[in-house]
Amino acid sequence: LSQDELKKMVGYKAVDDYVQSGTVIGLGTGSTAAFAVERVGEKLKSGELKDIIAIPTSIRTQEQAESLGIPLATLDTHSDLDVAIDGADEVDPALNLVKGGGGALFREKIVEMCAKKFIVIVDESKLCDGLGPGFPVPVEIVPFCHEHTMRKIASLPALKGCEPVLRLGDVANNQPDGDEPAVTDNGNYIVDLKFTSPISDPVAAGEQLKATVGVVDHGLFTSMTTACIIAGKEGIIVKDE
Ligand code: DER
Repeated sequence: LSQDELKKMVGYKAVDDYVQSGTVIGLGTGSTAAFAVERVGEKLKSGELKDIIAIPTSIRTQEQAESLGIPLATLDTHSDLDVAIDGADEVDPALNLVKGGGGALFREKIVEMCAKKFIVIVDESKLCDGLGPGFPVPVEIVPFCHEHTMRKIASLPALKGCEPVLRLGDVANNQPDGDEPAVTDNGNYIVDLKFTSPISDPVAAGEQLKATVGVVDHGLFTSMTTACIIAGKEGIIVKDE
């Protein structure tokens, strides 16, 4: 099975197993979450799902949902979500996540914090023993004096040894493809923190990042995951906390 087929399997299963009619749902961002959005659209069209209100976690997810006729709202009118479904860049054994590869971490986090259940959908390539080395940790920062903020981040005790790299080009991927800073849906920059060894205390790292003036939010999603649906060679497994 290709990685795309694995992503589709988990995206569809998340909707089939966790989305009921008459609920408010958070729609994630990225190539795996896009399959979940596709499945919601398909089941609304077939009538298998009715009366869904969806909260998108990025402009591009909003556009995909609009193209599928999925009714949309924002947290301002609907901030009590029954379930949110999203991908991840890394998943550790405790189901702590690195997210933000697609540059949508702020809207993902503010939405997913409002969900009774947060379902993470990944192919097995995302699993790791410790967060950091396998995928640079994205951090959304304000553009004003961003080099100063990057230096502050590099000096944080819980992030010892990290190398902050300003994301350039298209915000939706963390491979630099331009010479201008990538800009998020919220008008901010993304800094990707490269680690050579696992982050020993992701919770402390997250707290220290949030306490740094200039940092909007970060891609460490700790103690948020309700269940993780993983597609691999031997099929699909569901891990819950
Ligand atoms: O940017 C994000 O947070 C995405 O959800 C990312 O974590 C997973 O994207 P992918 O499904 O395209 O790998």
